[in-house]
Amino acid sequence: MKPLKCILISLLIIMLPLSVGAGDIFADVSEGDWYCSCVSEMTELGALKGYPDGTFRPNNSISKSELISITARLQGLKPGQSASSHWAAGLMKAALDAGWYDWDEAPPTGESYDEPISRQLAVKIIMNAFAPDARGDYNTESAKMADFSELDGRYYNAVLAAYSIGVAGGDDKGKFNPKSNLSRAEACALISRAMGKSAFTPVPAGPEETKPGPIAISGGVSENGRLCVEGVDLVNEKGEPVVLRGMSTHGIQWFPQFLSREVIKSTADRGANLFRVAMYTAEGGYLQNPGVKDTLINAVDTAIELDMYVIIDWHILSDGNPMTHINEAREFFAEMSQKYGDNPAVLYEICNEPNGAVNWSGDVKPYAEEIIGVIRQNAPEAIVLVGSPTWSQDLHEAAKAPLTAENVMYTCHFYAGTHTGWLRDRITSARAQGLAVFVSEWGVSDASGGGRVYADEARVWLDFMRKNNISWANWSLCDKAESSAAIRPGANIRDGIDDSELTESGRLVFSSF
Ligand code: IDC
Repeated sequence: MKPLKCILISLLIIMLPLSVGAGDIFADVSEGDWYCSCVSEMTELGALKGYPDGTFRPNNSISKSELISITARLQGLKPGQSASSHWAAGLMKAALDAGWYDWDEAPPTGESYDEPISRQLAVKIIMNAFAPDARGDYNTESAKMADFSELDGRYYNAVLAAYSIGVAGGDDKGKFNPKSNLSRAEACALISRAMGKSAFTPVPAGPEETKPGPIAISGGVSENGRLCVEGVDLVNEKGEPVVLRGMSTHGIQWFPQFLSREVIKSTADRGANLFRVAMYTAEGGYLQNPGVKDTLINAVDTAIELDMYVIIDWHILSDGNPMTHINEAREFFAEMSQKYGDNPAVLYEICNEPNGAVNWSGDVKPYAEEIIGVIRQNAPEAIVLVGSPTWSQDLHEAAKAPLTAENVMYTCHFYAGTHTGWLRDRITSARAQGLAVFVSEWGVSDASGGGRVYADEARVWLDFMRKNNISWANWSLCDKAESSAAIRPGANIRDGIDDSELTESGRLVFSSF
C-alpha cells in the first residue's frame, strides 16, 4: 500500500478546544480507508499511537489491556494499586473498580491482559465508560443481529444498548461476531462513536499508549531487504529487528490448491509477511514424486511477487534421519540455491523435523554443515533454518555444539496442546546461550495436528513469541478435517479466503500476524 497522508477533519475534533494539526501520517493508513478519520481522531487525542516504524497496524487485534487503558485514559481514570507488574496494571485496576468489567474477564494477576479482547467485552467496557445509561429494547435490537444467539448473556445489555444508539452494528452479513477479536481500527471506530454519544470531555494526552517492549518491524521484502542474524535476532538491511509471521502449507503433494496466488495473497492481506512451503520428502512427496518441486517453485515465485519472505522446507518427517537422503538434499538445495541464490526473500529450511534414532552431533549437525556448504556456494548470505532431534525441539543439544556458519537459525516446533512452558523455557535458555530461534512450524492443536483447539495455550505462546520477537509460521493452510487446519473442509477458495471460511484455528492465527 502506498503511504498516504491521512488528514483528520472530524467534526468532533473541530468542536473540541484542542489544537488540531494536519493529522498523522501512517504508512499503512490511507485517506480512502474507512477508518482513516477515527484513527486520526484517536491519535490526535493521544489515546492511541502508532509504532516506531511509522505504521499503525489497523488490522492487528487489540488486547484487553490496550483497549481498557485507552478508554481509562480518555476518561481520566487514575491508576489504582495492583500487585501485577504489567504496564497497564494500574489502569486495569481503576477500570475494574469503576465497574467497567468484572474480575473474571481479566483477572488482576495480569496473565490475560495481553490476550485479544472479544468484541462483546470491548463493547461492554466502552459502553460502561461512555454511555452507561443507554438502553436497548431487547426485541428490536436482538432482531438486528443475525448471530444474537452467540452473544453471552452477561453482554446483552451493553450490546443491545450499543446497537440502539448506533455505537455498534453488524458486518455485511448482519453478524456482530461477539467472540471474535477486535482490530485496532475497529476499536477506534467504536470509541469514537461512543464518545460522540456522550457528554465527553477529553483528558489531555498522556504518555505512550501502545505496548512498550521490543517492537519489531513486520513489513515485506521491499521494506526490509536482505535479512541477517545478529545475536539471537533477525534484523533487516538497516539493522532493525524484524519479525516474520505467516502460514505454512500442509503437504504440497496433497493440498496444491492452497498455493494459488489468491490464497497466498489472502494471508498477506491480513498482515502475513512470510509463507512456508512444506515439501514432504516421503509420504508421496519429492522422493517418490519429484514433480512436487515444480509446485514448490511456483509457490515460491508467487510469494516473492507478493513481497513476502518464503521458506523452502525440506519436510522430513517419517524419514526422521536427515542423513538418509543427504544426497538428494544436496542436489535439491544446489538447484534451489542456484535458482534463488541472491534473492533476499528466500529462506532455506534444510530438515523439517529430525526424529527417531538420530542425534545432534552425529547426524543433524554434520548434515547441516554439508547442506549449508552447498547453499553457501550460491547464496552466501541467505538465512538457513536448521532443525534438531525430537521433532525440532532439542535446542539444548544444539546449544552444546552450535554450528559455526553465519545467518543460521535453529527451528523450534511446538503444538499448543502438547508442548507448553517447558519448551518455552528451553527456547529462553537456548537464546541465553546465543542460539537464534525461529518457530518455523507451530499449531493450535495437539502434536498429531488434531484433537481440540488449544486457544488459551496458543495465546500464551503467541504472546511469548511477540515479546521475544520470534518469527513463526503456522501449520497449516489447508482444509483438512483436523483442528490445526486454518480453513473449513470444502471451503470455496477460488477467489481467496473469506473470513467465513476460517476455522477456529484460522481465526485465531489470521488475527495474529
Ligand atoms: C501432520 C498433518 C497430518 C498428516 C501428518 C503426516 O497435520 O494431516 O497426516 O502430518 O503427514 C509435525 C510435522 C507435520 C505434521 C504436524 C502435525 O512437521 O508434518 O503434520 N506436526 O502432526 N511436527 C509436529 C507436528
